[in-house]
Amino acid sequence: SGVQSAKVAANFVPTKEDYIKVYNKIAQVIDDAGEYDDGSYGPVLVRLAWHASGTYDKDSKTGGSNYATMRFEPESLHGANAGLKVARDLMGQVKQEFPWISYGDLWTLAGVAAIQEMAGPHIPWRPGRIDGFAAQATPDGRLPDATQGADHLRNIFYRMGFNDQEIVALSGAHALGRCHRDRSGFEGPWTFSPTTVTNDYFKLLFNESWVWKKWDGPKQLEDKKTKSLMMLPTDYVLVQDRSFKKYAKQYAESQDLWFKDFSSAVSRLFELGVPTSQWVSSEPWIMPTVEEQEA
Ligand code: ZEM
Repeated sequence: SGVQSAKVAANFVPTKEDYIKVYNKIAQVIDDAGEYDDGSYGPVLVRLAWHASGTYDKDSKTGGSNYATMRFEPESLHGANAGLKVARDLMGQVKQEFPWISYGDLWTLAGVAAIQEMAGPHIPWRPGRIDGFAAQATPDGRLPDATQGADHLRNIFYRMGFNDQEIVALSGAHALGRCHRDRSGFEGPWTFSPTTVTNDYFKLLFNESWVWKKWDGPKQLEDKKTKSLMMLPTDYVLVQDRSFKKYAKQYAESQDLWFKDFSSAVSRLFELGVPTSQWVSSEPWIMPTVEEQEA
C-alpha cells in the first residue's frame, strides 16, 4: 500500500552508491533554482549545513549536526537561522525520495554537494548522524554575530574546537552567496562570482579599499570602487587582527592552500557533535562530483 511504500524497509542498509544517488538529486535541486538569487540554491544549502553544525560546544558536547534540531521550534526561529526555511524545505523534497537518510546526513551532504558542484574542493564526508528531538536543541546565541569583533569570533569558534587558522579558512565560505535584507538585515554579495568557490573573498579583502556603507541598515562595509560588494564587520576583522591577517594573506596568495585547509575544516565542522560510534565508516568518503561520475 501507499502507507507501506513510504516507510523504509527495516533491513535496508544504504551503501555509498545510495548516498551518491542522494548527492546527485541534491545537485539537480541546486541547479533548478530559476530566478532565485544568483540562479543557484548552492549557497543557502552551505549556510544550512554550517548552521546545523556550528552550534557545537566541545565542553558540554552539545549541539552540532547530529540531531538536526533546526527542524524544530524554537531553533528554526533563532535570528541567525532566518531564511533557512528555503533550504530546509528543498531538502524536505529530497527526503521524500530517500526517506532512509537522516536529516543531519542529508543537510551536511547538501553542504558538501553544494561546495563540490560549485567548483570547490572535495569535502570528505560520511553518514551516521541520527534524527533527534526538540529537547536536544541548543540555546540561541551559539552562532557568530556579524556585528562583533575578533574576541567574539574566537569565543565562538574556539568553543567548537577550531583555531585561528581554521576560523580564517572557514570564513572563506563567504566567497559564496549573499546577504539578504529580510534575513540578516545585511545586504549584498562578497564577490563577483557568488556561485563559484574561489579565494576571491581573501583577494578582495586585501585588494579593495573598504569603507563603511552609509545607510540605515546594520554596520557593513562596501568596496569604494564599485560599491557593489560587501564585507561584514567579522569579515573585515580578518585583515585587522594580526594573527587572522597572516592566514588571510596566505589564502589570498594561494587558492590551492585555501582549498586544502577549507576542505579539512569544513569536513570537521560538519562532523561536530556526532559520537564516533555512530559513523558507518572509520574514515570519511570522497563523494564524486556529477562531472567525475560522467567521466
Ligand atoms: Zn556566513 N553569513 N557567517 N558562513 N554564510 C551569511 C551568509 C552566508 C556569518 C554571518 O553572520 C553571515 C560562515 C561564517 C560566518 C555562509 C557560509 C558560512 C550571512 C547573510 C551572514 C550575516 C545571511 C543572509 O542575509 O542571507 C558570520 C558572522 C560568520 C563568522 C565567521 C561559515 C563558517 C560558513 C560556511 C563554512 C554562506 C554560504 C552564506 C550565503 C547564504 C546565501 O543565502 O547566499
